[in-house]
Amino acid sequence: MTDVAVVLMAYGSPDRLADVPAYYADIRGGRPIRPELLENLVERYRRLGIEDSNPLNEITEETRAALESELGIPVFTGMRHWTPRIADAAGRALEGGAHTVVGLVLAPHYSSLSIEKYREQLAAAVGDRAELLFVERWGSEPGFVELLANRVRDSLDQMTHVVFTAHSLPARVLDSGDPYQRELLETCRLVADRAAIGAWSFAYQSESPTGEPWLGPDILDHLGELAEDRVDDVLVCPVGFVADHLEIRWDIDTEAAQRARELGMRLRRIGMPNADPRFVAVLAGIVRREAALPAAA
Ligand code: FEC
Repeated sequence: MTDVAVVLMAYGSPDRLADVPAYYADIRGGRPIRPELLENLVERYRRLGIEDSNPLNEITEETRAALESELGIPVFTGMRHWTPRIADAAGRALEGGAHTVVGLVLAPHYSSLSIEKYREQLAAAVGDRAELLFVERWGSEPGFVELLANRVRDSLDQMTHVVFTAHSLPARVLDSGDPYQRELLETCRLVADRAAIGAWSFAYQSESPTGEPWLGPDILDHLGELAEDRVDDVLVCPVGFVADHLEIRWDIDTEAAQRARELGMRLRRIGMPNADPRFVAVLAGIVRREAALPAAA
């Protein structure tokens, strides 16, 4: 019998269209939202068909259930911007008798503006009621690199250029020596080596209109630069996300795909890890190592 529990954290997604205003308000943390930005976000979710139910939260639940059965210890989902909240997940872990809580975010690369925010919520909820083991990063995890490399290799033709992507952040993050960009490029390099890719580049995606500069190049501009260099076949490999959600299905599959069409390019992307058992096995390995649990039989 173990007294270890896992809080598996994700960004969170509205359960239905009517939740979008409250969800967006949570992301903005009380800062005002221009009405046209809210309308635009509602429209994006509507176009993805989340009127009554949202597949992202189903994927997270599937991943949670698979991780729990793989590890044989309780795993609770905690969302940064939606329900069930990270604090609710921590509360359930403690009520269940956990003396050690492992915090694992479904995002591989550390930044003070992303992973650290998950840590703050979890640490505040756990307090001194249990030991907290928090996984800060796992973007260079060999099993994750192997999984992405296999997906890239399976979709690669001889002439394909691979564009790795990750969520952009306000550019000021680099001023404080944040490791985000360094860690992203390390994952790209590892995957490119493993898949023996000849031509690859990196671009950011999903910049928000917050009125300050964000890290670039943005994928939409980058596709234009590649077209000028006569690249006409692109495979997108998102390294900073692990599931099908708005940022993948809208920003890549809709917006970037349309830009590519306008430029006369072929654009494909790898399938996301979602709840693939090989990906769940990678997550389980990280938790076992962090909590010094026995290896899988
Ligand atoms: O499918 C879904 O419903 C949720 C998709 C989703 C994921 C995601 C991941 C990351 N974000 C990161 C940073 C920021 C920063 C801001 C920001 C804003 C938004 C908005 C939506 C949204 N994000 Fe997101 N993000 C997702 C969704 N994100 C919706 C607000 C409207 C919009 O911009 O379109 C700016 C906040 C502000 O205004 O102050 C910064 C980072 C990640 C990857 C790591 C992670 O998953 O936590 C970093 C998925």
